[in-house]
Amino acid sequence: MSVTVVLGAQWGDEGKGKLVDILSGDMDICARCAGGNNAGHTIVVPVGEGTERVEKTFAFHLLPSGLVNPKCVGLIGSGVVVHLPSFFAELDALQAQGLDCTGRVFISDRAQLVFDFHQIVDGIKEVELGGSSIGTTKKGIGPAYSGKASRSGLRVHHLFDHATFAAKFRKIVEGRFKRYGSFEYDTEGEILRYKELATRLRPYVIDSLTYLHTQLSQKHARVLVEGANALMLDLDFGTYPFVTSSSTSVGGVCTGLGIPPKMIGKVVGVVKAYTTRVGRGPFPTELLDDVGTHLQEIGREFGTTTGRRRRCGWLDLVVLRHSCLINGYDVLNLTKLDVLDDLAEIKVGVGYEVDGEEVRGFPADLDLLARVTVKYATLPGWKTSIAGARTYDDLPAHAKAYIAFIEDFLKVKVEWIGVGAGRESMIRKS
Ligand code: 2SA
Ligand code: GDP
Ligand code: MG
Repeated sequence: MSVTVVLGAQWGDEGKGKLVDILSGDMDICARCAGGNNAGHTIVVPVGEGTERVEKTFAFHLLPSGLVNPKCVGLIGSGVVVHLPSFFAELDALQAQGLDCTGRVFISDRAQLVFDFHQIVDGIKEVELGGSSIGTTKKGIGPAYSGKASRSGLRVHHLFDHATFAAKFRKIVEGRFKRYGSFEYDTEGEILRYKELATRLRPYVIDSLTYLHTQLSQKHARVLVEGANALMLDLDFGTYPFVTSSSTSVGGVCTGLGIPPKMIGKVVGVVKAYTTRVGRGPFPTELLDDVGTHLQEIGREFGTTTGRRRRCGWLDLVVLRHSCLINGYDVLNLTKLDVLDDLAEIKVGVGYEVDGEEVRGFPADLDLLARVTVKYATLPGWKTSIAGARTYDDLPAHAKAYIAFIEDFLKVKVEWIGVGAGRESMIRKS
């Protein structure tokens, strides 16, 4: 009766969606516990048989990526913030691509709602911040979680008492107008729109606590939790304030789904073989040179949700040590190792120094972080394509040495190795 968890170990886009797709072939439920449609997971899967077989690319944002497997139920937990028009647009897009999700998508009645005004406010706040803006996805995530924390948010269950919903909605929008000036917004039109959305939503809404616990204890369901965003974007332990507004750590799994820690079985940390970050904020191993551009181009590092160029840099084991402490990964999935194929040498951040003194832990203070000098280890590259490797033994010695270096430093084993975007391009190391 244990739950498997997949979490991003760096700043996001490590390739969680691909592992979730692979693991969910053996799962009954794939659940999201936090975040909203700021997340973006690209999954490339084979569809059809023989000569008809083609690769299809699916983009998931709010819906759990496990849905790509036709037997898996997708559950949006209480800790998630839901923008209903985006939820239906994503469902419709998946259906149009031939992925039938009928009867296997559920949303917690406790999930918070994200409205268009949250998205407008997200944009206004970014403008107000000017040079110190966060670089958010402008999906309204921060404003929706702020509303939740200040106890003025609306949850899914509120939709089903329309008169009360309308009164509360007007009051909240009025408050936003007072704070941000009267931005263009059709409050009454929205209230009507949500009456219709509520009718469409009803079959998807469940008491997710009763559902999940019943499935786990009575039906022995196999449950996979798909982390959104990543540890370094965690509200408490990330590079605050350049973070998202939810708990992206293993703690967020318990609070977002209402399950006790003892129900969590295996925790898999997904680690990209280098580092990327989308949005602003500190990034000690960032490469602003040709190597950075090479990683960006070969790795096709563009945001799945916003299309923004991702910043690229060397793997940072100081970041990962911090990440391991908080999430306690049982094993790692090292992804995009193939992106390093052409490099003659590969650097890895192994320590931070300020004024010649070693920094212990990962600094909370961004001013201190801005002053660190990164100490690097340099490893030889393998200078050959590993895209066709299907077993660990197919990998060149220098690629194996790179993996061993990471395992040794972090004292966590790498179980999965990604060598390409497709489902088949994943090596399982015993
Ligand atoms: P927000 O919108 O309030 O959550 O933004 C706050 C910070 O969190 C970062 N963030 C992300 N970083 C990486 N990937 C994300 N998902 C998309 C993707 C991003 C995209 O998969 O590519 O398409 O741009 C994601 N979502 C939020 C964000 O950049 C801010 O730094
Ligand atoms: P997520 O947010 O962690 O699920 O990751 P994204 O989907 O945002 O970004 C990862 C990108 O890398 C996607 O386009 C994947 O198709 C791709 N990808 C995943 N694993 C690999 C890999 O091992 N090699 C390569 N070349 N691409 C990969
Ligand atoms: Mg992503």
